[in-house]
Amino acid sequence: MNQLLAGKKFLIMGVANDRSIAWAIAKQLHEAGATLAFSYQGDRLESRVTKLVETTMPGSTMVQVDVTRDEEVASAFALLKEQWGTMDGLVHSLAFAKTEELEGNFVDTSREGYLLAQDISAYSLVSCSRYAKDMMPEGGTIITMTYLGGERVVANYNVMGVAKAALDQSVRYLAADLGQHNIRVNAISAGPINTLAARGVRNFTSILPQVAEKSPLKRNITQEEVAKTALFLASDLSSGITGEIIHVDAGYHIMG
Ligand code: N5H
Repeated sequence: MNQLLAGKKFLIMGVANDRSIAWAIAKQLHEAGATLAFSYQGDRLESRVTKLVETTMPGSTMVQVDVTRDEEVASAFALLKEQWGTMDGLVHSLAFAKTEELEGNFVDTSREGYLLAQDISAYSLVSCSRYAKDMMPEGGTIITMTYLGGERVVANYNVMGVAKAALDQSVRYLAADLGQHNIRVNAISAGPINTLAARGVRNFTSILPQVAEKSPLKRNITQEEVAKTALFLASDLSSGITGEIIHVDAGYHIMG
């Protein structure tokens, strides 16, 4: 077993259940020796996420954070600072858009829906990175999750595509800001995976075989493949990489 992250502390944001990409990343980081904290959103997820964490990683810190509320973000990081003092990294695996705006035409996106998608899916990386920076005086690594629909028009991705474009560019601006503090900021652009967030999307299961057929590797990707890339980005193996978007998508993005 590798111990690439022995003695390191990471906050994982965005576990909803055991199929979450954030959960797969947590398992890889944990196996590599990291100590973890988890943030979950709202009372609804509290018991499920706490149960999941307790069975595999007892002793991990749990904090409730709704990223649309500045005071919750502030108090979560304050609690973590009290407990840990410093930390080594942040995994941001959060996004949200209203289901009705993930079908039909982008032109019909409401102001409220547009702002909500931006707030949860893009701005939260900026605010959380600001707090994380304060806890990483010696440097650290920030990882977020993005999707090809932020670079290209992908049917039905709509308002999320615009939010991911903002997220991708936020990664670059944050990387430019935080590099002087030895903090690296990168994103993983994952191919479609059957997670709770994806399942809420109409026709999602029919997308998987279509994407597999067109991909160079002729298959879909797994949470574990994304998580292994996250381990690489979290560790010193990637020490020269920042502001980057790594596609973990069986090569799909190179195809015309
Ligand atoms: C082209 C596609 C398919 C169409 C668009 C999918 C967009 C998915 C992302 C967002 C984050 C999904 C979402 O917000 C669903 C919510 O409205 C309802 N679901 C929930 O509230 C559940 C319970 C919770 C856990 O979800 C969240 N978000 O908190 C893209 C696909 C091929 C690839 C894909 C699925 C990309 C992606 O960004 O996830």
